[in-house]
Amino acid sequence: MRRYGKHTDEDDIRSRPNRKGNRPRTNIRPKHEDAAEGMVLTVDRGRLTCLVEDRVVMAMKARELGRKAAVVGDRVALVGDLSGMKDTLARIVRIEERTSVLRRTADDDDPYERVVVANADQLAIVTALADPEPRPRLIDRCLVAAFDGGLEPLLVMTKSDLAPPDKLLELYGALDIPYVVTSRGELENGDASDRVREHLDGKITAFVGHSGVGKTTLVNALVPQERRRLTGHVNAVTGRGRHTTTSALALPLADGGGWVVDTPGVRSFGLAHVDPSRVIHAFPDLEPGTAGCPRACSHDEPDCALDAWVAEGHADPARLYSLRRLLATRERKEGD
Ligand SMILES: Nc1nc2c(ncn2[C@@H]2O[C@H](COP(=O)(O)OP(=O)(O)OP(=O)(O)O)[C@@H](O)[C@H]2O)c(=O)[nH]1
Ligand SMILES: [Mg+2]
Ligand SMILES: [Zn+2]
Repeated sequence: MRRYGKHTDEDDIRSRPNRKGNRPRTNIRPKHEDAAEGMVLTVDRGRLTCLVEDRVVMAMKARELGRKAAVVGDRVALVGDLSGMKDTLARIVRIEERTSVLRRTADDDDPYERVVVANADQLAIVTALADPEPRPRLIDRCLVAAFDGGLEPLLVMTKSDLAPPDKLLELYGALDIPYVVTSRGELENGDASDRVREHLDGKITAFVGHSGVGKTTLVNALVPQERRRLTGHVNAVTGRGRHTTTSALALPLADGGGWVVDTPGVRSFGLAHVDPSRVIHAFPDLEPGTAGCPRACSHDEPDCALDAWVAEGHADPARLYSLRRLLATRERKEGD
């Protein structure tokens, strides 16, 4: 009798049916000890595509999970048909504890918060240097979400063939945040993926950013065959003939390990779930300047020490403006 783990005399006694004929408790509380471990690659209306060993298994949530939803990046336990054959469906009986959660709300006053990806270690914030124009406010918001969700940020500036990175580097280069700049030519000769790849090994990296900045192009350059091999997935073509991503998709990197997660483009990154007092952590260039602030300073009030700190040249005034703007939209729940 090994059912209870370490064998002891007491186990023997308990697991033996007693005179009244009671059975051991295993029938009452199924533990799914035979369940297989899998990783959620993508979710499509209740159908979850999971990678189990090297098989792509379609699954749905078991009833016993209740309202808890599995999301891309989740480690799950599956039972049932795990063959990965066409028209088979496994059941997800357990969602393992998450190491991180990247959340977003549609707007700052939207009470409905969605989990973009679970278990990511790193957030690659993708910004095009042109077409579409960089949006520092969106970058700042993604940085807040990263710090709040426990993900390391990585800035990826794409399309340097269209515009130079100087202005953005002025704003963000001074932060202690790793960054990479890529261009069309470097995508074609492999330099772009090599350079980005240096930041990805062994990590689960989620790529986020505005629509059209080049997230999918980059992910495809990093894992050339995986999208088709694992999902047969082709993105929908928009009215303008462009392929836009409609759902998040996790893909494994070849040797070296790690995963990349492509996500649909966002217009804004609502932060309704983030406590305003935590926003400052996403501004590491300004944070030391708050040492002189009054207690519980909102950093958007007359006594805030940041004005003097910035005036002394310790940080870029544009960054303080960004912080205040973010705090204001967060607090007053204005649109963005
Ligand atoms: N000039 C130039 N164009 C690029 C570069 N990278 C991507 N593109 C183009 O930008 C367009 C959008 O690229 P996608 O990879 O689909 O962008 P996305 O971020 O995945 O967009 P969504 O899925 O809608 O969020 C495509 O036409 C790409 O060919 C680049 O470095 N330079
Ligand atoms: Mg895309
Ligand atoms: Zn302050």
